[in-house]
Amino acid sequence: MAKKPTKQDDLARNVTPPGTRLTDNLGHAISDDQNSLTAGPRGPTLLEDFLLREKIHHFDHERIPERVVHARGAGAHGYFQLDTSLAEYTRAEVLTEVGVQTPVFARFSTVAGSRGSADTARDVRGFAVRMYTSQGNWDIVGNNIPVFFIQDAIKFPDLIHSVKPEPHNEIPQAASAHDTFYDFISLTPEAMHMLLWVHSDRGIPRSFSMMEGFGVHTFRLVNARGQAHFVKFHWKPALGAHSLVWDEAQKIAGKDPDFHRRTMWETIDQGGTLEWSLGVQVFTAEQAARWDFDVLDATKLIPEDLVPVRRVGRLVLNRNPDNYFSETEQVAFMTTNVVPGIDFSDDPLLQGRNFSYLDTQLSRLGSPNWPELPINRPLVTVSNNQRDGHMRQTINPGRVSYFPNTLGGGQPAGVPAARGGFATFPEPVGGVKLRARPESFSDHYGQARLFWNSQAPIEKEHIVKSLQFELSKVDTRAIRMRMLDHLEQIHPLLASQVALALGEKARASEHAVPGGSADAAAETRLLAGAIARPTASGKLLRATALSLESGQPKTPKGRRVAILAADGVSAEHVAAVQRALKTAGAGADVVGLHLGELGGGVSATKTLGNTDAVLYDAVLIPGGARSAQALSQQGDALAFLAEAYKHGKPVAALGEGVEVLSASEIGRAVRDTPPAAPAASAGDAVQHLSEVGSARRLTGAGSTALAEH
Ligand code: HDD
Repeated sequence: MAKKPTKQDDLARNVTPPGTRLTDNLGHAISDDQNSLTAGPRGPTLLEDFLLREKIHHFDHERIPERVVHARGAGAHGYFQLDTSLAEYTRAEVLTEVGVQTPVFARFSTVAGSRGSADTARDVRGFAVRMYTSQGNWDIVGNNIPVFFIQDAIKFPDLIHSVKPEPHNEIPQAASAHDTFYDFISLTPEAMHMLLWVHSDRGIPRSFSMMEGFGVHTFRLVNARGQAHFVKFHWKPALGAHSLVWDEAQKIAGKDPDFHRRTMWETIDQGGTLEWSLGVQVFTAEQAARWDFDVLDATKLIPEDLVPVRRVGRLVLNRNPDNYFSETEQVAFMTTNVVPGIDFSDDPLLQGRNFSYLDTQLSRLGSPNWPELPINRPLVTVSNNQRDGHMRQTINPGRVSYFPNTLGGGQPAGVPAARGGFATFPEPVGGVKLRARPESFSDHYGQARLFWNSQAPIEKEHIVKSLQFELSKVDTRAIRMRMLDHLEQIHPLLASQVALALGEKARASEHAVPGGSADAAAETRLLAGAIARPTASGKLLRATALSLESGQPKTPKGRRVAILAADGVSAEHVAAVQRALKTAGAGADVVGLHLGELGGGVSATKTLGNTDAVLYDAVLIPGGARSAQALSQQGDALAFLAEAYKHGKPVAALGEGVEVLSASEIGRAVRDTPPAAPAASAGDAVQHLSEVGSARRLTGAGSTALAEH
């Protein structure tokens, strides 16, 4: 069987290895591109200097407009492999050919910030996956949140104008905590469901590989017999979905604004992979008609309790791009990139997106020939009568560029659906022309309440604190009050908790628990009452899979540990810990007082001065009397431990390392309550890492293991 073309081979056609001979852009060998051509050594530069002009001309035009949304992102190559055929539902080869590896390029992004903003801003994350299938490109241009702020694409410019930095002073960058956003949101009740997701721990993921992805819209699958089913697409991360805590996210934005892209880059660079399962929720129009929400409304999800997610294949990212601009920046995802067997629904948000993604590429990439760019061109042959335009790369021979024709042998001719051509699903439609929202889109609070009800107490606390943070930064009191009214509609307890930080009384303020999380008794009362009526939620009061606290895989894999060490550290301990971490799939840095040799062959790769506790998931202090003593007297080392502890991270020590813990704030905190089960070895200490949950506490006791080696 002929080898399937890979995207890597295809991209390689355009990869130019660095030459040894300096040339200009047209291949002329050049003797000197460091000195302009001047009249005498101190004289004026001559117009004749074509080299100066070429070099500066190219530089002057190096920038293209950043994406109007999702400007900051990072991408990687890989493949998708199907395990279970969906032939019953679709004729798309990528979803029916089991075992075939389809090349993939994926890009993850934040939405609001500009290209140079920080990775860990509280925001939705873009999750765009391009599959270079045997039938052309298929893009799932999704997010890490399964619902959207608005129901109709015509509101998208308003939404984005409100969240972007305010136009008079271009403040704030990459943040929704400002008046214009909440002015718009407080007048847009349909946004409440997604707003809660953004304020939950989902808004600050730990890494790209620890986020779920969602196609958001209802799409259609059409099988070889022409029968249609509805479908929602999901990406389920192999490492489980996990998050940062807000204080940590803000600090990382300063300490390492590239935190997420660096983690992905380094994982792949060191031979690792990022992996997800492709999940589908397939359902019929008849099923959809029975639910109390509309599957064409992108502010609603389909609870997995109603339609379980079937995992049908695996996405693996395993190769970094060769060039950020040519690949990650120039990739042009489009919701309209579908293949025969996959079709759209009438979701008005999706219908609008289908216009926007094509349109935006022209202003971003500058020419209608952008599909010829290496990262965008499909692996199948492109053949049509479209010609010319700026920067045309393809050379079309012959004199025929029209259809019908006889001079070109009647080619290229349309391919009937029966032989693999794309044909739109012939859904019967009708009705009067109007601008109106359907009645079935009108419940804006039911699923927001379902989401709130489904969160664990610590997750609710995080949502409350996040809303307190953002709304307290809104200057206009009337906007804050409108927001409290909406929160009240979702759940009185939520409103009253948020109101506390705003110095306001929400209507149900009698339920408020000062400074605390949800009060169980009050919550039970409220859940039982009319407030908890299960509207737009498939009659569910709670739904599984909405909380990150339940059902997510927990593993040390993909985590990063700081091994705090100074001169004289126990090399044996360091080696044992490094071995155990490697076996567990976790990364480690030896963080010293200085770089390089610490004795016994241990080498520090980071210093207390150039890294920070917020960049790690756990801290481990090996033994070694001299090292422990030096660290115990180092304010930076003690602050490092205190910070990790504050963020609820596992902190473990071996041998004399325990002395450092005792000297730190942790020592004081745990003096009276020693850990229930001290770790017995490096392996146990590492095992302790899997305790890192997604909903760590911001304050209060972190988790500590004291280990004797
Ligand atoms: Fe969008 C980019 C995801 C609604 C218009 N969008 C963009 C990207 C992602 C999403 C992941 C970045 C792709 C990349 O990495 O290059 N967008 C979504 C999701 C939505 C959504 C999941 C709702 C379910 N978007 C949406 C609407 C519109 C747009 C309603 C316009 C009517 N989106 C765009 C855009 C962008 C874009 C302006 C900017 C750059 C680009 O397309 O290529 O066209």
